[in-house]
Amino acid sequence: MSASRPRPQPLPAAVGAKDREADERGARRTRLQAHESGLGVHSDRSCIWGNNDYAWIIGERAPGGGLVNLSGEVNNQMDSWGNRTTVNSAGYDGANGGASCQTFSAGSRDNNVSFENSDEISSWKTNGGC
Ligand SMILES: [Ca+2]
Ligand SMILES: [Ca+2]
Repeated sequence: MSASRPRPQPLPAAVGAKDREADERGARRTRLQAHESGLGVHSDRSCIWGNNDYAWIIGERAPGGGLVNLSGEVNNQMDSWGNRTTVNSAGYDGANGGASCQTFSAGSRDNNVSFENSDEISSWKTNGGC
């Protein structure tokens, strides 16, 4: 847990930044281990992952949420999803719901979205399909 993590030592700025990045990657990896399989999708949550077979979690959300943009290393990475809510979710190639759309159907999942839908999601919502 981050609460018990020691404060970063006072290092030169560039090194400190690298350390923080490594810390964040490590923390993210730890969280991902709880989501290694699509079967790990929490009930009443819609989740999207980078790479096939739910390799690493991009986002996990309750139903009814509006558009959220993805940026940085989670942008254009979605290649598998699972939706254990009763509401369709949707992902968009563009930010703010722009460009092409794919629906993440309620009560369903896909461990490897089609080539044309892979690695393109830049925003998504959990309050309805396309
Ligand atoms: Ca995109
Ligand atoms: Ca794919």
